[in-house]
Amino acid sequence: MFKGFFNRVREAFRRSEITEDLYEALEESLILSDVSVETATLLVDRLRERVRREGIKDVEAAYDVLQHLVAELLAEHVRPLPPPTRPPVVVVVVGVNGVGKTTTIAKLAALLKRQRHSVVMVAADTFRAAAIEQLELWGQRIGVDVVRHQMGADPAAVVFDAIQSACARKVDYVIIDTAGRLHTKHNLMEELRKIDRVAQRALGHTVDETLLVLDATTGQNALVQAREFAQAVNLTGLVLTKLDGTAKGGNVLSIAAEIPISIRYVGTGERPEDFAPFDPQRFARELLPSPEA
Ligand SMILES: Nc1nc2c(ncn2[C@@H]2O[C@H](COP(=O)(O)OP(=O)(O)OP(=O)(O)O)[C@@H](O)[C@H]2O)c(=O)[nH]1
Ligand SMILES: [Mg+2]
Repeated sequence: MFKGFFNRVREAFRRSEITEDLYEALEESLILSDVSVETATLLVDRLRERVRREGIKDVEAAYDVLQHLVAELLAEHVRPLPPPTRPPVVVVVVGVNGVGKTTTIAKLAALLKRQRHSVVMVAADTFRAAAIEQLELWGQRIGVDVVRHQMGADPAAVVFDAIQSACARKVDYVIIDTAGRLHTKHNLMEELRKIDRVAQRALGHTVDETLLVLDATTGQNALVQAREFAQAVNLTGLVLTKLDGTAKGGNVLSIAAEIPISIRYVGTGERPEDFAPFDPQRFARELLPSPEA
């Protein structure tokens, strides 16, 4: 999937010795692979430091250290969804339009269901009738209940009802779909704040999780989106979608390095099973496989 990334980075290691030249070539290859300048510099500095401290002389050993550093960078802040010790765990899913929120919600619900949890999905994107229907279709397909009101209803009211009934029925997870686009960005952020407040009132405590969905193919734009949503709501995790559609693994590195929120899940296609908890070690090995493998 990330062959371009690997090939460019490997070029830098096609040397017999570890020289300043290697570090420069590596930094350049990372930047060419959509890693931001800040993150590329950070990685190269860490590599230089580790090589010096451990007295590494072998180029291949330095490459292994780089793979390890990438895994470390990706693993900073990794944390799973909380268990339903105090059901329901409420998960609000936010993000700009088209990034894959609704699909992600269905995938997450299917995953939790496979783990034998009870789950409901909540159609709080009431801006478009199609959005409610899309979630209902998913509900039928994966066998998960959907709480909905009519199109144009107050999203916060749907959320309030859903949480109240989930509390009464002791449902493990309530996953809330929100709009990606309203008349203005200001309206959207206000709506998300209101959903947050109302959910908190229904629950008696703050919302457990607010996941921001980011389309991994959008690169630097994802950082801008993260900053905007972080101002409106208390983000607790990220989901990166469309990793299947990007050869730009470098984006993921920059997102991990520059947004201090853990990547929880990754989406790699349109089917429910194209979804998994984020595994930093595995991802680092996919970005930078051992050359003989
Ligand atoms: N290839 C690929 N496509 C995906 C992935 N996740 C979602 N999609 C597709 O992206 C498109 C948009 O997905 P939605 O889930 O409707 O996105 P959304 O964020 O809910 O969109 P709005 O409700 O319009 O804001 C759909 O065609 C999905 O099938 C993924 O991981 N890989
Ligand atoms: Mg949607």
